[in-house]
Amino acid sequence: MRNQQPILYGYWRSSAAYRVRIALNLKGIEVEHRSVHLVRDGGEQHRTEYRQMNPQGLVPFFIDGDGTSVSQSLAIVEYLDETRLAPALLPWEPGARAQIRSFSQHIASDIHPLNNTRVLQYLSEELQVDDATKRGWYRHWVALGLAALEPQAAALEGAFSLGERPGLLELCLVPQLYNARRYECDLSAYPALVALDARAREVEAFRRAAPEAQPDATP
Ligand SMILES: N[C@@H](CCC(=O)N[C@@H](CS)C(=O)NCC(=O)O)C(=O)O
Repeated sequence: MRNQQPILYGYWRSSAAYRVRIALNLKGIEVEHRSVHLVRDGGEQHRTEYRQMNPQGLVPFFIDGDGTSVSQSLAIVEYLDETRLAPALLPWEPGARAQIRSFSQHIASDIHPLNNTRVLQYLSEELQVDDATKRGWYRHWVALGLAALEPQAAALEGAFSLGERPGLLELCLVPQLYNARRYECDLSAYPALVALDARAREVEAFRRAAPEAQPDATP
């Protein structure tokens, strides 16, 4: 029984937490948001209390009203989709489901991990890489990843991956492009991805989940 309000541990700028915020909004699930500052004091994600709760030590981390706890954004999103069926974030047909998962996992498993805070920190602090080289690293992996996804976005038949509605695909794409813009990546080679991102960002659930709309956002 879910007798408590669910809790989402996140951070305004975390693109992985941004994915989950969109999913929660699309499904109309109210949660308590708890901010884990990823930079202040060396990063609150490394604190003992947080690690005891979430040994993976990253955000997002979700605790449902019945105490079920889940880390990893895509695991959380699929858990939400399986426990609160409507509106679905994936289509029903297995082939279409697999293709959307493939798109999402390319972002979550192949692009994002190479550009994560701890990876960028390791480049600067341990490998003594300068800022320009670090940005080059970032842009290289984003360009490779987005180029691979552009044909799939171009082949979509409706306005969104679910026809009239956005779902899992868009909730991965929009945060990834937010990150890419933050690092001033050139997106001109991906017109289908950019157009899909722009359409999705007009949807209220995406607007409310935007980093700058979060209470812990800082200028
Ligand atoms: N694969 C994980 C990635 C989570 C992740 O990397 N979160 C970042 C923020 S976007 C984080 O907590 N970084 C803290 C750190 O690198 O120490 C997911 O999808 O949830």
